[in-house]
Amino acid sequence: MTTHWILGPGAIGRLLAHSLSPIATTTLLGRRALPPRQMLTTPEGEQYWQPLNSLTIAQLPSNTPKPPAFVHITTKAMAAESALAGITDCISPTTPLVLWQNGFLAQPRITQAWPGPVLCATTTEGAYLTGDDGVMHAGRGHTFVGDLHDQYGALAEELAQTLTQAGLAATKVCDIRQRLWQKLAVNAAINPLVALNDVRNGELRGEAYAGHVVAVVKEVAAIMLAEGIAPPNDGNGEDAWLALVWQVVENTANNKASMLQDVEAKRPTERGAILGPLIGSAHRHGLACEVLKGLDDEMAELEASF
Ligand code: KPL
Repeated sequence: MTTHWILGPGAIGRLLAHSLSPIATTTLLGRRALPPRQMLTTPEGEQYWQPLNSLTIAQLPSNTPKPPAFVHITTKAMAAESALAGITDCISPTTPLVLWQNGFLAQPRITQAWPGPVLCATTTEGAYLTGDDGVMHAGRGHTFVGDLHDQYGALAEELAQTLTQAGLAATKVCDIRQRLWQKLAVNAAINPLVALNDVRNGELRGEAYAGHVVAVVKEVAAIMLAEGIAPPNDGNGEDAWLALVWQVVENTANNKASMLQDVEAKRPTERGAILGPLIGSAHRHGLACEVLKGLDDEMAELEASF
């Protein structure tokens, strides 16, 4: 059995631990210990209690008898680097990492800094915590796995097969950078606006917000072109990006977006990982980003008031 460490016991971390446990040795790592028995509720409503092995980072031995084959980092984007720094003394620098973050902040930085292979995963699996001892697998999705320089195809294939065997359908891809930016583009058009206005995703279709969505997408489409990120569905520039955003708004109309959930809980949001790379790219390419910058400033002000 291969060994998987999962750093960050949030919803995706626990879903991974539950799913991988029957076929691999898994350890969930976090700042505090979790109740040893954890419940998984499946999208079909079935409930399973499972003992999940969890350790605090302080409890990790520096010389582990079974070194991990993969370390999954499932923290929020802005916490990924410090979480990794907390365990580097306990793993070989050639250990493969798997980054599950939103946005495009942790991925290029850790890929550059880590001597071993760094895979990135982007998933549409839906999951949320139901308490300290439970996770709800709210909807089945798909996970794409690859690395930013398309160097570790065999490892990405191995991971995709393991995830699929664990019940989380996954595919190895050569264009993970493209997919991460595409997700970021959609997140940038939805997340800050719903978080600032305290509305569900579907409300963006209304007169009060739709013009703002269009203005964000206009800037995002120009940035994507400069970054060499193809418009979705073989479409044409701005129209294709806008169509994708409206499609996601439609499909997630009743969702309370992750950034709104963070604001409600007065937690730091992922604005730095979502708006940050877009604004940085606009500056590098001499493109307009007043609308994105405005959203970032408003989000910063909101977070400062927590
Ligand atoms: O991914 C999302 C999020 O909540 O972060 C969107 C697409 C906005 C759906 O809610």
